[in-house]
Amino acid sequence: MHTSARYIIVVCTIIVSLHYIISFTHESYGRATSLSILTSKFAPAAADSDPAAERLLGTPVQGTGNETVFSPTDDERANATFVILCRNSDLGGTIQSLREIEDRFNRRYRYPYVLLNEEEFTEEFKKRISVLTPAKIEFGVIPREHWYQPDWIDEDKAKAGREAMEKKNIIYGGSVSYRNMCRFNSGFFFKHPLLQKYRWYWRIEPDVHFHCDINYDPFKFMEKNKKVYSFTITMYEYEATIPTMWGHVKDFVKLHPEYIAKDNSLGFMSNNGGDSYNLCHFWSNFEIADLDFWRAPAYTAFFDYLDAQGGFYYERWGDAPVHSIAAGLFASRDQIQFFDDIGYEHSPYTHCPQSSGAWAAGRCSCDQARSFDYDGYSCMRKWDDFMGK
Ligand SMILES: Nc1nc2c(ncn2[C@@H]2O[C@H](COP(=O)(O)OP(=O)(O)OP(=O)(O)O)[C@@H](O)[C@H]2O)c(=O)[nH]1
Ligand SMILES: [Mg+2]
Repeated sequence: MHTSARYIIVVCTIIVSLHYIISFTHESYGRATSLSILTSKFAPAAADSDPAAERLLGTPVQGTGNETVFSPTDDERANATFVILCRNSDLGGTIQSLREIEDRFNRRYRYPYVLLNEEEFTEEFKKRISVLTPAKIEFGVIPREHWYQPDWIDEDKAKAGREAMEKKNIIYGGSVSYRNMCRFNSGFFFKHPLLQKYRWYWRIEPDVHFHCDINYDPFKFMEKNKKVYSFTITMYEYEATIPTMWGHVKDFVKLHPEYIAKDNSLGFMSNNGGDSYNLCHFWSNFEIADLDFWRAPAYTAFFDYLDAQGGFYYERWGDAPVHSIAAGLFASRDQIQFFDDIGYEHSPYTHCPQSSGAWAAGRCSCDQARSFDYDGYSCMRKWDDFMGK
C-alpha cells in the first residue's frame, strides 16, 4: 500500500478510537455526538408532524391518550401559572403535589409556578422544590396587610367567636391562621405582585393527588371557551362557619344589582329563588380560573363588602363559598366548567372521571366507583339538574 494511504488509515483509526474512548469516559460528549441526536437536528419538529399535538391544546380528550413528546411554544401556551400557598413545614406535601402535576400534565407544558407564604421560604425549601421541574418557579412573601387580622376587627368579639366554635368542635374553629388563609385566598392572592403578569391560575395545595394524565391544556380550554371558573368537586358547606354570610350576600345584591350576570347560577345555590343558601359550593382547593374575574369591579366590590362585615374573623368564612357565590352570581352558568376528566383527590374526597373514555384515556389510578360525585354530601347531582343534564 502507498505510504500516504497507510498514514491516512492510521490517523483515521486513532481518531475513531479516541472518539469511542471519550464517548465512554465522558457522558456529555457521548450524548452530544450520538447519532440519534445528530440526526434529530435534521428531522422535522415533533409538533409539526404529529396530529396529536393539536389535540394537546385546549380540547378535552375522550380517546386513547397517546403519549406525545410535545413542547408548546409561548404562543401556544396560555398566560398562566400554578399557585401554591404553603408553609415551610408543608415541604413534603408540596413536593408530592408538584411531582404529580408534573408527571400527569406539566412535564409537557412547562407552565410556571408561584409559591406563596406569609414568611420567607427557607433555602432548604427552595432548593428541594427547585430541582423538581425545569419550569420557572418563583417564591413570594405575602405582604403583611394581605395576611394578618386587620386592626379594625374587634378582637374580643373575634375571640368569643373562635371559642364558641371550638366548643362546638368545628374544624379549625379556634384557628386564627386558618382565618388569615381563608381571607387571603378570598381577596388577596390575585393581588400578589408575582401574579400580576398572569391571566390564568391553577390552584394546588400540598398533599393533593392528580390521578389521571391530562392530555390537553385546561388553561387553553378555559380561554377558548370563555370560561372564568372551574371545579372538580362540589359539596355542602358547614353552616356553622357562615351563619350570617348569605344575609350579607343578599344585601350586596340589593346594593349592586348591576353586577348580577343574566344567566347566573343562583338556581344551583338556592332552592327558593335566593331567599336562603343551600350551602352548595365548589371545593376551592382545586381551581383553574381567570384572575381577571377576581380583579374586576364586581368581585372587588363584593369582597370589600363582605370583608367589612368582619365575618372572616367573627365567624369562619371560607374562600370556597366566597369564590363560589361570586362565580355563581357574577358569571353566567356556561362560564363555569366542571372538569370531569381531571382525576383529583384532596383527602378525604376524590373526583374520578365518570366518563369511561376519559378514565381510560387518562390512565387514571382512581376507582370510578369511589368517586365523590354522587355521595350524599356532594352537590354534583344538583349541578347536573341545574345544567339540565
Ligand atoms: N403560608 C401558609 N399557608 C397556609 C397556612 N394555612 C393554610 N395554608 C395553605 O392554605 C391552603 C389551605 O389550607 P389547608 O390547611 O389545606 O385547609 P383545608 O384544605 O381547608 O383543610 P385540610 O383538610 O386540612 O386540607 C393550603 O395550600 C395550605 O398549604 C398558613 O398559616 N400559612
Ligand atoms: Mg387542604
